[in-house]
Amino acid sequence: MEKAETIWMNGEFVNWDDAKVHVLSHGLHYGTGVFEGIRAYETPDGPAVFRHREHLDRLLKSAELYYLDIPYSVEELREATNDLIRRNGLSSCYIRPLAFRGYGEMGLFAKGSPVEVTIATWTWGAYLGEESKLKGVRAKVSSWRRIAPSGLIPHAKASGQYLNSILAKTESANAGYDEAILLDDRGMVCEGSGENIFVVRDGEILTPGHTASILDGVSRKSVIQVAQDLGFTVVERDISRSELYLAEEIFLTGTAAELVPVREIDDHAITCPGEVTRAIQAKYEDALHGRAPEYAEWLDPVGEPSKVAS
Ligand code: PPE
Repeated sequence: MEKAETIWMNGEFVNWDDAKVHVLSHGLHYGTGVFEGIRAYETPDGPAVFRHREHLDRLLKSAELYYLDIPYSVEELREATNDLIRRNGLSSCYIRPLAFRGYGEMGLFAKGSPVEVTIATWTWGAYLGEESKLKGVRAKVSSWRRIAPSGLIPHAKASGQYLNSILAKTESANAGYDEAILLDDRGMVCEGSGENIFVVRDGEILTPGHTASILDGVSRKSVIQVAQDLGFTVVERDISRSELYLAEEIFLTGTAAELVPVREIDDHAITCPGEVTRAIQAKYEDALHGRAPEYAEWLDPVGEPSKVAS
């Protein structure tokens, strides 16, 4: 990964190489952490964070769901992040806030272990490859099912839960595909290993509803809004596996991946990029980069770089 200068760690700015934890940190052993993936984009008004508050609200909600008390407010984390981006002099970047149970006690019920909070920012290009946004990706339905609400909390963005995504992603990568699509325990389509999924059928845009075992993505919500504003009908409902093969178009959305068309699913060709995908992608890109005034409130400008202040 591409290093930046500084990482925010428990209220302080530390050098990138000094942002370390103890090997007996609870989160390392049990996955007791929650995190976010956020992006800042270069806009005509300088770097701006996309839907900053929504991401931080979700971080605090994920933490609460796993009984982690984050000792900072959304506003404090927001200011720390904007300050960090300015100090690192980044015009666009990926932002990774993380809260985890740190070093103190071992064992499953370790209320005494402190909750550590860190924020890192770095330059991170297209998650599924530079060409993915134009040419699309080859996806494979995974043999691993998405975690069920009977065992974990699909709507939380919790570190340990990603072992499920990693199994699916590894299986698809080992088989030569770019991405995995996970079904739920009923066999209905859920999402990619790190993206939500949209399927175009008969001109309508389908996506699993927010009560499905998905992470209710911030990009998902934004893309639904953009699609509706462009006049498309978006239907949130169960999607069967066979509907993937019958789809006119399929695309994935996520902060790291952004909006990526799928050009093949289980070796069945899908129109790529289709007209619906292309129209939404173009408008969404404008929204991300501050070129769509109607979505201006989605961007949180970070202000001028202040490297001298660090
Ligand atoms: N589902 C999952 C499982 C997921 O991890 C993400 C984001 C999404 C859906 C889309 O959510 P949103 O980013 O709010 O639109 N995945 C993050 C982490 C990826 C990673 O590999 O790490 C991301 O895109 O930042």
